Amino acid sequence: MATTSSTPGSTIDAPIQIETRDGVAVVSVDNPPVNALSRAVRQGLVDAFSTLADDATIDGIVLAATGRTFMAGADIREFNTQPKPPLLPDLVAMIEASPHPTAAAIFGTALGGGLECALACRLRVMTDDARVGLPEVKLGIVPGAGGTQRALRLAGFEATADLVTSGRMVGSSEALELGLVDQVTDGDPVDAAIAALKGHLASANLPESASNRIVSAPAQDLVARLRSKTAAKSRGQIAPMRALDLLEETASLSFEEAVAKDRDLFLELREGNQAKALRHLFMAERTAGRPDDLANVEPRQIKQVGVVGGGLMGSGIGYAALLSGYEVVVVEQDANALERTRERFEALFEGAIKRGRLNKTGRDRLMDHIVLTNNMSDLAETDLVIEAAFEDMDVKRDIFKALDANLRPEAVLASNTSYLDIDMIAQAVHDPSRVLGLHFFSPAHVMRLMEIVRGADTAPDVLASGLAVARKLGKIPVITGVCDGFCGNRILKAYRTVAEFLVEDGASPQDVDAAMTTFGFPMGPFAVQDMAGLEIAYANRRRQGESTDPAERRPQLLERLVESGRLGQKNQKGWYRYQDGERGGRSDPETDAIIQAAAAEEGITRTRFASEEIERRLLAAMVNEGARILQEGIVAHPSDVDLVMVHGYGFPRHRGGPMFFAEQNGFERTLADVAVLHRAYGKGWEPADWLTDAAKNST
Ligand code: 3H9
Repeated sequence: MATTSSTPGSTIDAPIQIETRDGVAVVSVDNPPVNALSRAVRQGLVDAFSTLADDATIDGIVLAATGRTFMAGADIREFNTQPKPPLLPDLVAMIEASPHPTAAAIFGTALGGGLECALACRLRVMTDDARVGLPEVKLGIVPGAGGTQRALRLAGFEATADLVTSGRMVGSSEALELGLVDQVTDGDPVDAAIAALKGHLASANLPESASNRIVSAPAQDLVARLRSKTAAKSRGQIAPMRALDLLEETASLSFEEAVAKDRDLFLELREGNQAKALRHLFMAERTAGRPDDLANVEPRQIKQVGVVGGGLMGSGIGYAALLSGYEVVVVEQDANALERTRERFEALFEGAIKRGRLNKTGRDRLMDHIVLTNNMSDLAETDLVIEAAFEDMDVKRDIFKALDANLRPEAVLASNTSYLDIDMIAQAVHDPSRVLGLHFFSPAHVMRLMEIVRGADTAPDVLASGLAVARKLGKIPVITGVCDGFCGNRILKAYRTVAEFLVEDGASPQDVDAAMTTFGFPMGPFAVQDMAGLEIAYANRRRQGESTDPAERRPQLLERLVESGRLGQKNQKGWYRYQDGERGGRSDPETDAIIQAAAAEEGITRTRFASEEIERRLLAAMVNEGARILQEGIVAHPSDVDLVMVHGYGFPRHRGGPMFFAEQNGFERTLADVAVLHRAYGKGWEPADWLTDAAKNST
């Protein structure tokens, strides 16, 4: 480690500090939480570099940051307005043109504009646990301050195309291998950067600026391969493909010409609908689950988590809790069920080991923190229990009675129910204020969405505890009120109902699925239902059927399929027919016959539907139900509906979620589409007041 001497720090502008260490000026950005390059930071850095340009007493400049991370990029909050000078490209050019040799001292994450600043330095040193990346594509844009072109000259075409089109972050060993950084340190990054700078100066071998390096045009077959990979992955998101086209086009241009083209594309994309949608979600994800009324509420301390039910869901929940550092107790009914739970955990561990996420020592360590048991009394010390048993009110109420008898009175009791009334479940215990819903999505250790269901009696600190647990598990929490299906499954029901009506009325399941995958969903509603198993939806429908108004049109087809033994992928026939070794399903004349018979019995004259009509009706169904959920106060913000649908149901991220999409396209348009649903399907499809008001207010 280098020996350093410090001069007292001086401050040019609030978010920037300069100190001199061992003859090197250290310019540090200090703009919590993530040192985003806001206008004040850009101005401060410009001032610092111009002041230091004339300083003959220093040997070089280290670009650094304070707090938890190096600069994590441009300030996303500024993207909705015209950026004010100094602009990031000008700052980056200034860093590169510095008369003093420069080095970046990276720790935490150097992302987007942050990495662009680092790439403009002559040297880059990063800590071994830091990560770097150009994640702009995740915000629907491309790097706008020369990052692509500098990366291209340091790491080559294929690696840069991968970084820019995927937006993924890379760790220190990969960054070093790719040539994005020059040195990795396990010590203090500033000390290491100063030492590296001085070492290179002493041996007169300071690397050339990235922009001066030669770039060679990519081979055509490489471009073709990357093109098909990118197209398959981006599912309608435009930025990755545009980034690849740009890279190909600019690889044969001068650095200046290439950077100008990058900038043009950045500016064009930044104003586009997809970038706006992705920014909306970025912010919504970070503000979700922070209601004002809980601002000063302390959550209860949760260290040990119990799970009742070790099925697919319960094991996934227990596994997620284990990975996040909780002590876990899983209770199953009998020895056989417990054995199956043990096998599920083993499979989860094996999967993680196979994917390189866990090693055997790590697994053994985790296993020390889990107890699998048949005894409810083993939950006595748990601080939170999540019931993940069969979806049956009586079963759940019995479990909650047993929990009431076995746990400390301050322990939080949660149900993972996806439909049932939390308030009725809560009535089974003496103190319903300790009960809430924690609705995980399957697989529970993978899916990020969690609906946090606030019952009529849920105490504020119980709700706060649910939110704290969700955050610790790395989930996106959305608070919902009590209703059948909460936010997500309620919208799913409306979506699936219209999908089935469309098929009864003349579309094929393929027509509907194709329309939605074209819109950007990874799978259409029928392919999803086949995958999940038709009998689950069937059981739900039967349960809900009792309360459905007989004057409303009810979908018929699911029942008919299940009653003729079609259960989906599990028995190779559902909406589609499946064959061993084939990924997707094929259309099946048997399904067609069932559909046609049902339509004939109902007296329906079937007609074809254009893809756009299918898309509009299905979106209208989702938005109208989302609007009802908002007007009933089940969720607080339209962005809550968006997060639920994007993170739980495959709604394409680059569309921003149903409510954002509807707003972007004009609520009046959706209102008109809902009127079409109402005319076509009758009672129950009236436009929600919330939507009518939103349409009125937006004109
Ligand atoms: C870019 O750089 C474009 C350039 O090429 C060209 C321009 C010309 N801006 O995620 P967290 C806030 S595009 C403003 O919960 P973590 C965030 O809202 C940018 N704010 O923490 C939250 O605020 P609050 C390219 C930002 O530890 C707080 O920081 N860069 C920004 O889980 C903590 O965030 C990116 O896309 C930002 N750029 O993860 C990086 N970033 O506390 C985006 C964060 O008030 N950021 N905030 O709720 C990330 O990926 C993660 O935040 C990071 C930390 C990995 C850094």
